[in-house]
Amino acid sequence: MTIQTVVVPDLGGAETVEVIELGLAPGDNVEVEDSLLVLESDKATMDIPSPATGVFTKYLVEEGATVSVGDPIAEIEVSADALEEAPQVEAAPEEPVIQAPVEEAAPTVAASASVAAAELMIQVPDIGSDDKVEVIEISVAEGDEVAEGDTLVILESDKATMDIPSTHSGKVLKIVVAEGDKLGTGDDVALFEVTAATEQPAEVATPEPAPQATTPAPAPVVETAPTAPEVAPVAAEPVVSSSDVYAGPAVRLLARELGVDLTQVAGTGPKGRIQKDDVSNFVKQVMKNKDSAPAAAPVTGGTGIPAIPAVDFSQFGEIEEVKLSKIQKLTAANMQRNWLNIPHVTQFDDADITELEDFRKGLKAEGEKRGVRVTPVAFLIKALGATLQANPIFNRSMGADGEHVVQKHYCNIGMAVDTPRGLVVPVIKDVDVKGIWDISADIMDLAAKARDGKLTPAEMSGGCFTLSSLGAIGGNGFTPIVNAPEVGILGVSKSQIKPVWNGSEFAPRLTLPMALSYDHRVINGGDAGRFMTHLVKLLSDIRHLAL
Ligand code: CAO
Repeated sequence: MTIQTVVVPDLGGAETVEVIELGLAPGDNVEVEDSLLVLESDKATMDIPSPATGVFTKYLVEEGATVSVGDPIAEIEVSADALEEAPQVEAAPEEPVIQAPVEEAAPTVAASASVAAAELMIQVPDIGSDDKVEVIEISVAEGDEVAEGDTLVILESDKATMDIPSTHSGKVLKIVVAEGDKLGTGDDVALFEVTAATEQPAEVATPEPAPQATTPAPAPVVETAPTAPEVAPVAAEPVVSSSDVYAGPAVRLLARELGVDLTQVAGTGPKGRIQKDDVSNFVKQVMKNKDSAPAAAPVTGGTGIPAIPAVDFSQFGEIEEVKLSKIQKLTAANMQRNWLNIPHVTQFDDADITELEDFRKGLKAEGEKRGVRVTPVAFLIKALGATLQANPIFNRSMGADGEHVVQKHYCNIGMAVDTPRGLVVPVIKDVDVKGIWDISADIMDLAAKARDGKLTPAEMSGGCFTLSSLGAIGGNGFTPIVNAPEVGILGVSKSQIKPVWNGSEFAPRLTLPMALSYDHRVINGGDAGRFMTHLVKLLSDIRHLAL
């Protein structure tokens, strides 16, 4: 075994570069050309490949260090066999894999073109190799208006990926290549109708470095092969390929092997560069989602959250597809939006509603006369209105610009109603000025309309806070999702007789379990504690409602 020191190779012009990624751990096996680490100048990103097969032992630099040509950067332990097979291990890896987004012309790779009147055939520039390279993507379509520098096609060998940019602005008349074709220097790519003033005489690609053009032609964005270290790293945006992803060749290769679409992967490296770990974590997440959530989720909201893969359930048994109602689809979208946008906290407490229930039952006879049924929900809504008045922070909404909140001075409470078509939330208006009879009448009216599908948009608008009561259905508790743009929601479960210590003995008391979810961007835990304590006090002794 021999310890081989890897040094910074020829950087294609850059004097110093930064170490941006150290991806290996001591003891990792490496093959020839596996990426050892990643260097980045202001113009290019380079994977430094292993010069031999062996075992990585250590880095001689830290992430963020600045290094220059010849600096030792890593050590690998190489077997004698490997040394025989790869005598070049003594040398520095001369052939950095360069991922080079483009900013300015690079004469050695400047795309060339032959002009016929206003038509112009764009050709593959000098790619630094005699090999033919596969077209993996065609980035434009016939008829497209293309600006100078826009990517036309992407070529990929086993060692490099190259964006071939347009040398001119104009319209794509004909694409003369197809995905899978193999192209080399000078091969035709696309026929253009040139519109730009940058048109220049034909300059057919030659294997020699092209002279500096008067109007610099954009160079291909190149993740160069090790065989072309002289390719000038030309760069600007940290964006490379077809899919506007910023990733080095090794990462792209890994993604292709795993069938990962890099556009779906969030990069955690500098400037958002996608690293190998990002690809692995993406795969793990997809697998986890597949295991835990078999249903497809069509709405992912552009948050970068990986989509839940679709599953063919028929492979496990008989199935049928049931159409979602409009309300169910809207609810699904709203719930997901609210869940993803709002940092939720849920706080729990019980209210002693023994006396409240005694009082409510005492109203039954009068209720029958009035044609009104009074349920616990009416008291909850009345108490919530009063609690909202006493804790106005819960009667706010986050301003759309994130710079302000809106304080509301009206007091409307939304009430979740379970209907065969789905969940709807009619709003009981001005509960602060209504009594229990009026609120009960509103509940009956709106709940009936909700179940009959007769609510008007106005009857479902203007809520300040929502009540979701599952008391008639059952359960000890649940964590409701805030109904944005409101900032709070109360979830109420089934009341139960519980033994409560009254100072001298346990007494049977009817207790109501409640859960308060709130938007932690607007509400703090202290605010929520005060809100809940106030509400519990009102429900436990409804005489306070009259104060
Ligand atoms: N504990 C014990 N019993 C309760 C109770 C509670 N917390 N809340 C209500 N009850 C009782 C009522 O007293 C009534 O019994 P009585 O007739 O003997 O008095 C019975 O349950 C039925 O009440 P109700 O549901 O008909 O009327 P309501 O005013 O309590 O509720 C409404 C109205 C619209 C809130 C309710 O019908 C409803 O749809 N709830 C579901 C809300 C929901 O789905 N939330 C989840 C949203 S998130 O998915």
